[in-house]
Amino acid sequence: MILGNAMLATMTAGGYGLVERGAVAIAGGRIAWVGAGRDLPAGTPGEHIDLCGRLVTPGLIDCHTHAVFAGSRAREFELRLGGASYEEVARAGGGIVSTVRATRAADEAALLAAALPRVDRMLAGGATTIEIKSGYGLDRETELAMLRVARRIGRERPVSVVTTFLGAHAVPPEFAGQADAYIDEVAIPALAAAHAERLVDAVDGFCEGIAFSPGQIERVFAAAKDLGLPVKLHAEQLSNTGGAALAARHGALSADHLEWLDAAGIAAMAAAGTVAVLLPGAFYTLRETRLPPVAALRAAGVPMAVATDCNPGSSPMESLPLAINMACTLFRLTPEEALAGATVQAARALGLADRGRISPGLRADLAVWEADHPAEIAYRIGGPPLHSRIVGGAPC
Ligand code: DI6
Ligand code: FE
Repeated sequence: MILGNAMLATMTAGGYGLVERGAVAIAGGRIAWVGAGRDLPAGTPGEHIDLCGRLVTPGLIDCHTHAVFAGSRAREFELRLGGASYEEVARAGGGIVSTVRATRAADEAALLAAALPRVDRMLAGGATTIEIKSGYGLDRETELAMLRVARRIGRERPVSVVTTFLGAHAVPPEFAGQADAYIDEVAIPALAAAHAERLVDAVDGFCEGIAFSPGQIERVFAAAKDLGLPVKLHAEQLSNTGGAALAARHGALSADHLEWLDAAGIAAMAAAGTVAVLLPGAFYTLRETRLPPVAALRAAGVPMAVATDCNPGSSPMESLPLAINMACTLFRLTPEEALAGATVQAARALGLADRGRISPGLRADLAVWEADHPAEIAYRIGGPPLHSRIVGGAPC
C-alpha cells in the first residue's frame, strides 16, 4: 500500500518532521519508505491511495491508562464538587477502593464488556497502542483477571496493548493499617503469579501519602527486578515524597503525574533518562493548582510524554487528542511537544523502539486526520475528526 498526497508529521529529528505532499509505502506491516511523493522510487509496489492532503501522524500511543475497571464514580465527583478533597474521599473509603469493590464483583466477561466501549473511544481518537494497568483488584485473583482482560482487548480490537501490574495502587480494606503486610503477602506474590502467566510487561506503583511509602515501593521494584521487568511510578501527584528520584534510581521507564516534582527529582530523571509522563486530565479533574515543572523539565532535557490516565476517579477521559490539547492549554507544552508526547515520547515511556515515528523499518501504525497541519490536533478541543487508522499495516 502506498499512501500519497499526505501532509506527513513524521515526528523525527526532534519536531514535527513535516513532509508536504508526502508518501508512505507500507509492506509486511512495516513502513518501507517515507518521503516527498515526487521522490517515491518508480516501481515501488503497492496500491496507491490518495489522501487528498490529509494529515498523517504516527498512530497515537496512550502510555498511561487504567482502562479496565467496573462501576462509576460520578457520585464521588459530586462530593468533590461539594468541597470534599480527593484525599478525604479516599480516606473515607471512597476513591480507588470503591472501584476495587465494583471490580472484584465483576467477572472477566463483565470487565471486558465494560472496557471495550472505552477502548473503542480511545481508538476513535487515533490511538494504535495503549497501556493498561491493573490496580483495582488488590487481591491476587482480581489483579490477574484485570490483566487477562487487558491482554484480551489486544486480541479483540486492532490495537497493541501493553500491560502494567499496579498491585501497589491502594491498600485494600482488609489490610487497613497494614500496608507492609499487603505489599509482602499480596502485591509481590500476585506480581509473581501474573508474570508466570505472561500477563505483565511492566510494574508500577502509587507512591503517595494515601498509598505507599518509598520504602514499600522499593520492595515492589526489587521484586520486579528479580523477574526482569521494567518499572515506572505514579510520583509526586499530590505531594512530594521523592518518588521520581526513587524511580530514576531504579532506571524507571517513566515517572508519572509530577505536579510536586522538585529540582532533585528533575536532575535524577534527566540523569537516568526517565520519561516524565504528564497527565493533564487528572490535574483538571481534581482541579489542582500546582503545575508540573514543565519549563524545568524542558531545560533539563527530560523527555515529556502525555497520556489520558483514563480512570474512573481522577481522569474519566478517553481522548488522547483532548489530553494533548490540555497539555498545551494547562501545562504550556507547545503543540509540537504535546504531539511528540503522545507518539515518540510515549513509545519511549513504554520501552517500545519500533513505533512512535513515521520512519522506515518501524511498525506501520498511523493515524489519518481530517486536518492539514499537526497543530490542529492540539488546537481543537478534543482534536480534529479522525479519518482512519492503520495498525500494523492494516487500514481500520
Ligand atoms: N493516580 C491517579 O490519578 C489514579 N491512580 C493514581 O494512582 C487515580 C485512580 C482512581 O482514582 O481511581
Ligand atoms: Fe494513573
